[in-house]
Amino acid sequence: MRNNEGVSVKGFVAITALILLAAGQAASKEKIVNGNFEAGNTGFSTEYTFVDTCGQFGAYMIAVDPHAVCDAWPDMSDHTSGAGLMMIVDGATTEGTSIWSETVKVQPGQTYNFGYWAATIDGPFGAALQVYINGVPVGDLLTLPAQYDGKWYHAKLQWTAGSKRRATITLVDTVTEGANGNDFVLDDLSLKPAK
Ligand SMILES: [Ca+2]
Repeated sequence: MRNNEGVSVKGFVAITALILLAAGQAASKEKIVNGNFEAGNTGFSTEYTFVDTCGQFGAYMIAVDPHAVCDAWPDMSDHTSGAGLMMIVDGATTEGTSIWSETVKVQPGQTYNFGYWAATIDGPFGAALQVYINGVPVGDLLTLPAQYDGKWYHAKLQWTAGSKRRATITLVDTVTEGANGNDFVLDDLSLKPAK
């Protein structure tokens, strides 16, 4: 049917398709799979144990709210949308335990921006997080507050790929307190080429 209404619908479809194409191209620069945890417990590796509730050091949960998996933890929304999933971490007592790790393809010589968001959910010891890329510490330590303050903190760093075409990014908590807090949340891990 050819009428004004039909033409405007076609125009709307075409514009929508362009917007989706642009969104897809922007999203394709993201190297991290499921860095926002919206797909659940998938896309990364870890030396922590996946559990449903708190009570075990060196364990993690994927949920919309720390309080939903543990009465002792506060109500807190995820960083992505305020209604999505996050990684909830009960800090390990063993040094060097990988919380989160992912191996991605990179272009030799290309500089990348890596970042993530984290927040304390239980003290009195806050986590202090270090990023390793291919086994080498990169960027500053992110020292989280000793107590829950309802805020997400952004860690970011730049890294230039050497001759290797793969980067294994690993996040480690340098604090090994167990019963004294050291519980935190993670969200929106991202690796993108720098311009
Ligand atoms: Ca999220």
